[in-house]
Amino acid sequence: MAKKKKVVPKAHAPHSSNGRSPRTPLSPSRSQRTYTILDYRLEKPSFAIRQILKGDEVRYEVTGDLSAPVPPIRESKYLDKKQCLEIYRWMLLNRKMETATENLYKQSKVVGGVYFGLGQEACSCASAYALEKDDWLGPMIRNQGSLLVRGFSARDIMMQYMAKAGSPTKGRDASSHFGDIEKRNVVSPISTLGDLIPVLAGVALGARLQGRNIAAMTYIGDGGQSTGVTYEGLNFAAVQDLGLVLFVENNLWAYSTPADMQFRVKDLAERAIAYGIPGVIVDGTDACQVYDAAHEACERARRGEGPTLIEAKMMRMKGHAIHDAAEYVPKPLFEYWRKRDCITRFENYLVNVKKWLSSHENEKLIADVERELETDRDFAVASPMPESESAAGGVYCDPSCHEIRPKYGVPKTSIKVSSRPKQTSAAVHLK
Ligand SMILES: Cc1ncc(C[n+]2csc(CCOP(=O)(O)OP(=O)(O)O)c2C)c(N)n1
Ligand SMILES: [Mg+2]
Repeated sequence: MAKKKKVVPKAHAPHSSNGRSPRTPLSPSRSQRTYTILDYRLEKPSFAIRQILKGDEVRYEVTGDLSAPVPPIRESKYLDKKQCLEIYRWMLLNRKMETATENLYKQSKVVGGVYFGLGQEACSCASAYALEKDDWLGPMIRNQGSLLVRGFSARDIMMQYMAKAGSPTKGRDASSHFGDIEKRNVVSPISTLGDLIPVLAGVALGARLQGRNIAAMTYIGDGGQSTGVTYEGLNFAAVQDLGLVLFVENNLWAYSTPADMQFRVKDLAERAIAYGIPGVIVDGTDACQVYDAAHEACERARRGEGPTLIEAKMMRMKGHAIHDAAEYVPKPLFEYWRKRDCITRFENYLVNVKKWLSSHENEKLIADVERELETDRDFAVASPMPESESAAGGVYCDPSCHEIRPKYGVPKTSIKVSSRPKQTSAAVHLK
């Protein structure tokens, strides 16, 4: 059983993981309520990032314990050997594909910018791995690993970045904005931060109207969660018991704004309390923790019990995008998180702790992923750019390319309005 962390409006809150004490201490009273946030972590980092202003110069400084030993991987309650090896393979492919894309960018073969999920591969891959065929995914820019798990190939993604005719958007968009609502149940990323949340809540509502409860997973960053639409979407999912699984990817930075200047709560999972839904904290660099929390949230979603907010704590190991050298990030912070690299730790777990892979098998697996990647990269590079006459075609699909019809069943015509006291006629509650 994972340890449960009690969240109380504290009179004497300890130093937060973002290094803060509450601004206004509250006096303890006998009527205090307690709330529970499940915390799967085996390590609770304790440091703060402070802004230092010297004249016109702005820089950030990190204080706290950066010398703590690297924690072990937490044993999964659900994953077996085969599944762990599959997740490990996706993580390797995710990283190698991004390195290859970075090189393509440096060779001027990419149209536009490139965004990376370096250090976040466990979060992307292990979360999407918990989805079943009928579930839905709404990835953000750091979640290229989720796209791989959901059935896009490295070839698709690299062709998309190079705006090739054979890319998912046929060269009509050159960034992460692509999905597949027909076969893979993937909603295209929406750049406006938070907007995927109500969309995925709507997908879950649509499935419910067709008689099915599904899991609809999406992601938001530590910066993006500050938006109003995050509140609106998650609150709607909460009151309607929709199967939204929201990963809050707390990677400590939003562009150059550190998490310490973004929110006042100790942990973003605490936000769940205000929505009246379960909140969970995981170490986002531990694939087993990410999977277990995602699996439990998806199961809850499929039982029709409503949304879950999962805060995954990790670090954005590159700048915001390829144009950003992340000079503003204090170097010791990179060193701290580099030691916690999600792939190195999972590799050590599989090879040395579980002994599920011999060194030789590991080398073979890595070589195999590299081979797959190189084949895909060469194909993508050699494939043609679109013909200019095709520019006016649809970006996501053409009007006649597929019929849009209900996926799960005929929508119910008679609806039962829940007898919950606060609901109005607009709050349709189908179970
Ligand atoms: C509503 C909105 N405001 C601002 C932006 C510009 N913007 C794009 S990414 C970004 C930072 C996002 O940080 P975070 O949510 O922490 O995600 P991360 O990049 O760390 O994964 C900002 C401010 C936007 N796309 N949408
Ligand atoms: Mg962030």
